Amino acid sequence: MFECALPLLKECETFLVSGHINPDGDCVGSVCACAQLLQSLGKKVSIVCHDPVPENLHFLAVSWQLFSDLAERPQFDCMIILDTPQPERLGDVLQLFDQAKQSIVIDHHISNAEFGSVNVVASHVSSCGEMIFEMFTEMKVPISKASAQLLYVAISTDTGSFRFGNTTGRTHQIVADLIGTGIDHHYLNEQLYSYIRPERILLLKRFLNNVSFSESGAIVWSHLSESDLAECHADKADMDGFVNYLSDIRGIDIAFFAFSQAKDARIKVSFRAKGKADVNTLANQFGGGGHSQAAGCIFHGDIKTVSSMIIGSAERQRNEGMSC
Ligand SMILES: [Mn+2]
Repeated sequence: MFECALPLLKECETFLVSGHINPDGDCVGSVCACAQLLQSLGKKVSIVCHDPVPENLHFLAVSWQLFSDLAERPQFDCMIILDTPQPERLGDVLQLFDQAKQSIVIDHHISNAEFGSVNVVASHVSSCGEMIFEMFTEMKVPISKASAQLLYVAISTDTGSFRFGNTTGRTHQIVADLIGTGIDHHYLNEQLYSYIRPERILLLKRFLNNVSFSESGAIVWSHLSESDLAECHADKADMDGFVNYLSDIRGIDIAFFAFSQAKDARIKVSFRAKGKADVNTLANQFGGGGHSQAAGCIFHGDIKTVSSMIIGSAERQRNEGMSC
């Protein structure tokens, strides 16, 4: 998988590793494990991201530099970008990417723009965590318990606890190897899934209250706004995974969650598909993208117009799918 990246990984001495804005478990886990891999080879590595490690992942005891905190721009031979399909998803770190002479993009999003000087993009792989495991293997670096813990979290979160269709036999083999290093996966699962913040539950109450079904009943959606967050004293990370409640409903093909940001009237939409439905194609129509089962898109306008536009397209896509 990493043949094309090996020369750069070996030759370069200083690395800058980064991931996407609003980092999730896969981003945090794969970015930090990749940095640990390179450090164990004696390389000088810094991690710089637009956003901090989210609170729900603080138990991992990892941190990185924030772009906004940098006194001066770091010097590096090569930049490694993980889990980030488009350069814009780097946020302000894009400025560092623009000055990078060499870069390696490592990603599993089908929509990846392959914007690095070297690109390792494997859309059939569940998570970047799984790809970093392969990187350890191909570079013949033994996996420490600390890295194994990070990769377990990366893979577990991006596969919905090994439930999503992206989970393969290889995924389970990798996870067996990670557990073999002696990590306490029961502890990790408890930390990931059994420490829900009360603020999240209050927000979930509103989210469920806003659930609507399309006429056919096959499309379901809900919405929240920045003021919902403020009133529940919640933050953006508290909404993570809300859309999955919708796609778990019986009879649903497509689910989406629209979040309206107060500033610049932007509406961020997360899509989920079930069965044969494909939300990557749907999101593409509106300039977004992702995977066939999970995708995202940014809209401008009001929530009503945007949602009826999406429902219209999704219903059309369903009808076309049924006729062929
Ligand atoms: Mn990912």
